[in-house]
Amino acid sequence: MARVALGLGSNLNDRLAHLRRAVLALGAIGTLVGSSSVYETAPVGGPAQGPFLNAVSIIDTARSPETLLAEIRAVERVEGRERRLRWGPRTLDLDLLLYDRDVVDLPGLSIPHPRMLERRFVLVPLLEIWPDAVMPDGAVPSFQGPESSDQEVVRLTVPLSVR
Ligand code: PH2
Ligand code: MG
Ligand code: MG
Repeated sequence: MARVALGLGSNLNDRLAHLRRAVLALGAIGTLVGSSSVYETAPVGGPAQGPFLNAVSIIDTARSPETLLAEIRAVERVEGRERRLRWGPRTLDLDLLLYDRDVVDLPGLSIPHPRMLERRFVLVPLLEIWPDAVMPDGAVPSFQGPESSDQEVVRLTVPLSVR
């Protein structure tokens, strides 16, 4: 079994509905350990585009990283994801952030996610749901540093999982 952290993001159409269906789908891929609050976040990088909703979910799963990648890509497709432009607007983006403390370097798949430590929209929800998360090299993720201090992240009160 591996403990896996996934980043969820949407800035097109019914953003909350995309995130909620993604959490349901993750519950079929592994055992859902928990999900963060939903955050509204200013877009980082890419073209001018609307604000995102972001969250992080944790699952326990026996699936390999490669299998997980194929499965989350399938969930993105079901939610109408089109890949036209790097960092462009999307109905649903699911990113593998952490897979235990493993390092994975395959074509099209790098874990830990290579940019996660610079992104407040990842770090704030990750540390909410998994405060003692550790990087494979032993580094402790933090959003206190200067790298991401100008990125706007606002916690919403709407529930992500509807229990
Ligand atoms: N995802 C990106 C690029 N920029 N900005 C925010 N706020 N949220 C995202 O999920 C996001 C982004 C590439 O995946
Ligand atoms: Mg992403
Ligand atoms: Mg992605």
